[in-house]
Amino acid sequence: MKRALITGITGQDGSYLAEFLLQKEYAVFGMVRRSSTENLSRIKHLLGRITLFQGDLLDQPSLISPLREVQPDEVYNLAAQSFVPTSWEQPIATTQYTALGVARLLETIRLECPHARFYQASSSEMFGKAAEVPQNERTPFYPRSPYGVAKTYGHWATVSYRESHHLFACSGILFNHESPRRGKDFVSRKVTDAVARIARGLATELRLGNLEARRDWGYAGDYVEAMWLMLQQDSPDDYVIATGETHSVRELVEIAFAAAGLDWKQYVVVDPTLLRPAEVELLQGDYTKARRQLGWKPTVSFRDLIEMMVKADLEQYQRSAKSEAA
Ligand code: NAP
Ligand code: G4F
Repeated sequence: MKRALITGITGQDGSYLAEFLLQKEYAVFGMVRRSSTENLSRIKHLLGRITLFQGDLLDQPSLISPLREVQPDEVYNLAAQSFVPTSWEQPIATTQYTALGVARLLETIRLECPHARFYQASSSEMFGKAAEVPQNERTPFYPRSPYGVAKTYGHWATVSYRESHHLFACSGILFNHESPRRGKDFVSRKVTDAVARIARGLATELRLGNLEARRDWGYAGDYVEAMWLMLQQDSPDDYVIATGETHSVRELVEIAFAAAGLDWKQYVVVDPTLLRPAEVELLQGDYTKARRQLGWKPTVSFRDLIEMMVKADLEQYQRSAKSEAA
């Protein structure tokens, strides 16, 4: 039985990856930071089948004992401060988690379990003010936010440990990926949650920032398979994972409201306070290398993804209304 350790197992991707690896009959270990209230809602259906350790990317000693005890075959580093606007409000904390956290983990792997294969959750935010469209593994990085800068550090740290210490270290340059488990701050879920609340009479408007920004949005369930595939290859490498399509926030909003039979123009208010100090205007990924070398491709279209999320949020508010009425 292979052993995998996931940092960030309580997050969107961590929960899908844990499910995926359990299906592949892995022994799954997760690193969870302490909080004053339990924060396991995305993985509560997996408790009993996974083993959790307390650990924090800010605290190197807390990384040592899980890695020493578990001796994992594979380590997936998904933990990060992952919300871009917060990275302008907390640039130092973001650098500590999202950049230096990678260095702490790589160094601990080098010392405790150098044969473990390592996956780093890199990001299309590294392309930032992108030099070309679409972006591939050779496109230069031009990050626009402290988050993008921190992810760029994590990417190059991964390459450096691969080249200098011969770790089997891979960097997945993932474009935006969403699901019904996405945090409600991110634009896709912010919109689908608001659509459901408006449809159920719980809200009357939705305040958004830049409607013209374009992203390459895929389904998180597809993207965790790509993470795993990278670690099953003969040699470590870096891969862009994307759908190859780009859509605006405006298109996302139109599809989401229409899925609930609503006209978005009656509810959406553009709020200038939600504009970013520096925007990433256009992301579109070229996943040719992943398709050719990993045999990976996305399976869920943009429209199906947004409709899936609206349906899940509508059902959730319906369940809450029923349980309140009972
Ligand atoms: P997410 O839902 O925000 O999850 C982030 C995870 O990191 C949570 O489990 C969080 O734990 C954990 N974490 C944060 N700080 C930590 C610390 N100091 N020590 C230990 N754990 C910590 O993010 P996601 O969408 O699943 O994304 C997973 C990874 O992929 C992230 O690194 C993200 O930056 C990257 N990424 C995401 C996308 C995307 O579109 N989703 C695209 C490219 C790259 P708590 O539950 O305790 O907060
Ligand atoms: O959903 P977002 O907050 O995602 P963003 O900034 O692209 O970052 C996500 O994807 C990255 C991969 O490219 C990850 F690395 C990162 O961890 C995260 O998962 O915003 C998407 C777009 C932006 O252009 C933003 O300006 O939506 C625009 N937007 C417009 N109104 C909004 C809003 N974003 C948010 N969060 N909230 C708004 O009200």
